Amino acid sequence: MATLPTPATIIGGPISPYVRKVLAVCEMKGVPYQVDPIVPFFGDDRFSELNPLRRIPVYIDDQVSVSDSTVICEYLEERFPTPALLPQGAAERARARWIEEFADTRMGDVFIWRIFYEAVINPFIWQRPRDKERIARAVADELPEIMAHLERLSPASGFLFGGISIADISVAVFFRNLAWARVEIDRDRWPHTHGWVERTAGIPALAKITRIADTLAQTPLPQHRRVAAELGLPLTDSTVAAAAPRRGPMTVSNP
Ligand SMILES: N[C@@H](CCC(=O)N[C@@H](CS)C(=O)NCC(=O)O)C(=O)O
Repeated sequence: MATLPTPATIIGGPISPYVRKVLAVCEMKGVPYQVDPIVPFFGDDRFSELNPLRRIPVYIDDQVSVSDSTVICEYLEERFPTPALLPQGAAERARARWIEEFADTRMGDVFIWRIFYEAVINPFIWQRPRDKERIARAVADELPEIMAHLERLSPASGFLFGGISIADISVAVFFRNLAWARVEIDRDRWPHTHGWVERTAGIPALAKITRIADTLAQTPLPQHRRVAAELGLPLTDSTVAAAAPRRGPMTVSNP
């Protein structure tokens, strides 16, 4: 069990795959945490000061205030090395980091910005109609290349580097957002990826966070804090949530 003088604060709700990655790592390493489960775009001015990019997650503890899920997870790995979530050896560690980067960038582009954004964020945050044609185009034109790459990487059993690692978690988290956007992956076309993602999603730390996120994904925004608390997510006393959404400097303008 990792120890901290007071629980770490994680700003960002678990509907974000990047937040789920960080929460799963905290769970696995036993890092005590509390969450301010804001939805992207809803941060106030204090949030802009904490992260000028206005992106979730933000992580704060007795020593750091940092953003970006990869930076946060690497910090947690160095400060709380057990259990290790990076493999042993420079080459394997570099491979794991590259898979994490592929997930955060290219899967983020397509799964989040092109599909989830259009299916969920546009109608529920910006009150703009969902463009089903654009979703269909992303699924037909962009998803297969990513899936083909993952299928080549996927282990037929177990995880990429033996035990579970940050690389497995980083990839698996994106598939839940696809499900919330009502996009199904063809199991017959990408069977190894399907099996690998299911195995990773089933590890207790990630399954626990995903169950909470599943409910929040069906919950109106003003009730997120109350429902998250009822589901057992430890919450911060205060929030940096604002009443209305605003675009950040990195918000993709036309995903
Ligand atoms: N590379 C960042 C990406 C974080 C990110 O894109 N978060 C999204 C939510 S899933 C966000 O806050 N978007 C708001 C915006 O871009 O304006 C990480 O790994 O943490």
